[in-house]
Amino acid sequence: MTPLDAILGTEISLKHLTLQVVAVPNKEHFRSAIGERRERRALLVRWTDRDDAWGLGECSCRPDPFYNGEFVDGAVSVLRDYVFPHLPARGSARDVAAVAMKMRGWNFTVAALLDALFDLMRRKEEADFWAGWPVPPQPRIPVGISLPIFETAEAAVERVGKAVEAGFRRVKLKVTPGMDLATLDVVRRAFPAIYLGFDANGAIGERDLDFLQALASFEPAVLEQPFAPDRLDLCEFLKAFFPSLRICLDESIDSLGRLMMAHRLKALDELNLKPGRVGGPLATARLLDYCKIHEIPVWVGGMFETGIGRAANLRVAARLPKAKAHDLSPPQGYLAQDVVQHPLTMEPDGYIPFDDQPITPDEAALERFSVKQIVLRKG
Ligand code: OSB
Ligand code: MG
Repeated sequence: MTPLDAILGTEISLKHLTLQVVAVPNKEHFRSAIGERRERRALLVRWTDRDDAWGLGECSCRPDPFYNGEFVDGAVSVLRDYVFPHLPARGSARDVAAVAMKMRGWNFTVAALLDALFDLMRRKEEADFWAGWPVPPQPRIPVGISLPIFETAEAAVERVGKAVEAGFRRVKLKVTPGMDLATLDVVRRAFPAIYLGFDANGAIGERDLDFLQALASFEPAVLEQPFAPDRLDLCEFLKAFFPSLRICLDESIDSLGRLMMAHRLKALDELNLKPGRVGGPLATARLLDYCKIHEIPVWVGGMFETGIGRAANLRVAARLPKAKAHDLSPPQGYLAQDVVQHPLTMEPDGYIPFDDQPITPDEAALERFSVKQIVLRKG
């Protein structure tokens, strides 16, 4: 029996599934090609079994369908109306994975369900998906920070300066056609040596060649998701025009099939892997295997999760010893308050110490930020 068979064969039960939406204020407004954000709306899924043991998973999709097709209220509906009714009161983890795999789209949504169940199994010390991974966890995880589009050059330099001082190992700036390119120019000049990446969140179109040329002239370490998710053809074309511009894909890669297709088209140089975006731990493991075999550099991305989602992503990042920096900046940098006890902290050299222990939610904070709660009971 492989370790995966053992995990999927674990007997499970379901007493109730709690869907809780929390709205946590952001410290700063965050502007990207996707839009403006003032709060983090997160859907937390709590699986409680017949022994009253529980596990937590965070669905980190956006409140609107502007990153991918998922959105928080849609995720609630999918879990309540299409997933929960098919979950067994008693069965195996494999039965749950099968229900999750029936959903088309809704990867962040089913990932939260699987994360909640696997978290429970781990807390009960019945099975631990990542503990079975062939690479032992790293004790320290290198992290970078994702920063918004700035209104002025001064604001950009000041904010990037703070990030560099804090020790972040990579700075990723959001970009979009029509933005003030001076904000990028001054950052590049003020910090010539930093590991600088740009992320366009799919906003660049076929007619934005001038903008692409300008971006390329700043010689970023990488350009993330320049084009709409399905335009792998444009990535292929971009590689021909600007061979030295490295492309990282994010939105485009929501499954192993898409990764294989992008790789065969030579449309990506590296992968931003968000475990939720591909449907959770099982799919994540498959994509990581493919990246390893084909030597595709891969690092863990984020959706500005609360400490609950960050902890799940950190477990994946810990299994990638070659990654230079993950999008795992500590939530206290962007949330007014986190919803876990013992919030993540980063050391001055840009690493997060990792002890691989389950997190403790701050129940009072969860209650304070809660805007909706639904308890679904099984028989
Ligand atoms: O494109 O990587 C992105 C957040 C929400 C939606 C899309 C993206 C992001 C980030 C977050 O950049 C980075 C992080 O979580 O630290
Ligand atoms: Mg991105």
